[in-house]
Amino acid sequence: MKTYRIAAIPGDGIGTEVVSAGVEVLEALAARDGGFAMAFDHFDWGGEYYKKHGRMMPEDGREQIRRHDAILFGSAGHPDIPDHITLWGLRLAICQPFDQYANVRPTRILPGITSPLRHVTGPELDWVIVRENSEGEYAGVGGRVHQGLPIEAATDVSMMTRAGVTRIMRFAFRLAQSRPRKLLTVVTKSNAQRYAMVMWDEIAVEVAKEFPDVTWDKAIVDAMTMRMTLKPESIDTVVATNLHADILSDLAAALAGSLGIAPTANLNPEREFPSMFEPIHGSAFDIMGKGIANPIGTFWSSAMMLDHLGAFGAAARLMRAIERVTADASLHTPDLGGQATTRKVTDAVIAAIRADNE
Ligand code: NAD
Ligand code: K
Ligand code: MN
Repeated sequence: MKTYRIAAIPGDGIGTEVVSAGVEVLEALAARDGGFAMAFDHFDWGGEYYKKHGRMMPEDGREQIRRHDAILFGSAGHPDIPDHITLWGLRLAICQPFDQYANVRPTRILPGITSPLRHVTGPELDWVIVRENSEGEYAGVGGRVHQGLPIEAATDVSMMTRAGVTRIMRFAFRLAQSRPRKLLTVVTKSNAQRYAMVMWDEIAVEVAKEFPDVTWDKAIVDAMTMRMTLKPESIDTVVATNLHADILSDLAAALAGSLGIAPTANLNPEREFPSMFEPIHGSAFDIMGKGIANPIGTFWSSAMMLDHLGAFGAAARLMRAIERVTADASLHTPDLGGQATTRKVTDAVIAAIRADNE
């Protein structure tokens, strides 16, 4: 029997609440399936670890998780520590060296959930956003001089490479090609940003030639927010830079009902390093410790993890269980307008997994 070795890194805030729920659900799936086992190693890295050790993860942290089949991540972000330290010390310290350059964020309206867009009932909104996850605005290039003085200057340089843009563009065209509509929107801002974004557009034209069966268009990022809200049916697969896609995918999650539902896969498509799966949300300081975090984003991310591992039957079973639960409004957490707790939703998903006979 195949055993999948998973590194669980809950991080902080509601990250800890949703990852422990995710682990329970994955164990229930393995028990129901019988064809595979899940072995979890838990890592207590994050803000509390930082308070004790002065860093978010041990120096050899990446070495400790290098050989796992996948990583299940919660959130980096602690109320007592500046966000750039928690983010760069943990999430980006794993994503970037492990070359998880393709960040994949599916969005659709699950059964029982109401979009804030009045006329959208479901089928019109079914997107996958591909986020460049290794460079661009989050390349970490920049600096500050004369800190605190009136003459202080600071830069965050968006650095894009031909190799980096080409590989994410190919990934997005290939993904679009695998979906029924074969439709890709390349998001850009090359009207105002006239170097890297112009290269981005040129590479899109070049890569498109390799995929003659994919229909594609370009959208300026600001206009894209309007199109997402007013013409959701005109969109299928989207590719955007690290920052642009970060913003567009929170909008996408909100349009599909809640940030708490939305999943992410941070993929190293060449499988040289483990890939990492996490909900798109953060530590949610306003609700942490209350037991009301929506765990669906983590469950959906876990389904993406199972797909990545090749456990397709278990992934499909998990998605069926999620949809059975979202269809029942008495199982909605407060972010969806309900009163259910994380515990109640988790128990319901586990019950749905056990009852699933397909
Ligand atoms: P957030 O995603 O933590 O929360 C935004 C809002 O959405 C909050 O009102 C929160 O209550 C709600 N929300 C988020 N997830 C929810 C869930 N599962 N169930 C119910 N409601 C949910 O974003 P923020 O408040 O901007 O950031 C808080 C911290 O998280 C910061 O430290 C930030 O840097 C960090 N963060 C980390 C990641 C990551 O690790 N990938 C992503 C985003 C933010
Ligand atoms: K997260
Ligand atoms: Mn984000």
